[in-house]
Amino acid sequence: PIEIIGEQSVVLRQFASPMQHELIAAIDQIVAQAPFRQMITPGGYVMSAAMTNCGSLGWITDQKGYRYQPLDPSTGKPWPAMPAVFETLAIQAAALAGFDHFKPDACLINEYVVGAKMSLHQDKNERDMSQPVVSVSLGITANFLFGGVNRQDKTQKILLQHGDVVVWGGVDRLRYHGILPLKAASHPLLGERRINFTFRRAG
Ligand code: MD5
Ligand code: FE
Repeated sequence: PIEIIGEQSVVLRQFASPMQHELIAAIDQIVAQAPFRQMITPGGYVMSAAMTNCGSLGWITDQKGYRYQPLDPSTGKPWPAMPAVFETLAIQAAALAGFDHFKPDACLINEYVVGAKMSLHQDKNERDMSQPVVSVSLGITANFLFGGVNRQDKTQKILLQHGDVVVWGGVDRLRYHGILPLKAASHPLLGERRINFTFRRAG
């Protein structure tokens, strides 16, 4: 069941559920090599979501700005490789949404604890805006806000649950979006956390 949330945006409910255990095992391996850390925005705020990456490029922010880079600034080493189960999931979800030939080179992994949020923003650090973004939600439920291309545009609120996959691209690629502060809850596999990972073509 494909849920349409925009002209070129869909939610694939539970699409990641069949491989949930493999995904969580892969995240555990990535986090052992590149731990979650709270990054600093260029404005000097500590982000409430903790982040890490896998793939040849990783998204980072510090006092100097937002960017993608091949090395983890915490360890000085390359980001862990993108696991096959991640890449396959992203390519299949993109194709179902009408985006063929998606070959992600970056996967940003966000960890939210209760109360953590992500303010309304656009994803615009990627080179090729014709490529979609694929996002996978695991753990406790979050309220996702999906706005328009202007910050002031009205937003729709979409509940994202464990296993849900969102794909957006084309005319929707630069829409504002964010995550409302997480409400207290517990998930049997992940505890009081939500993990979201997003696949992009960054380079
Ligand atoms: C998250 N992550 O759940 C959020 C939302 C990010 C980020 O925003 O940049 O890591 S998943 C991203 C999302 C879903 C649906 C539409 C759009 C983004 N969008 O229009 O850009 O951790
Ligand atoms: Fe985003």
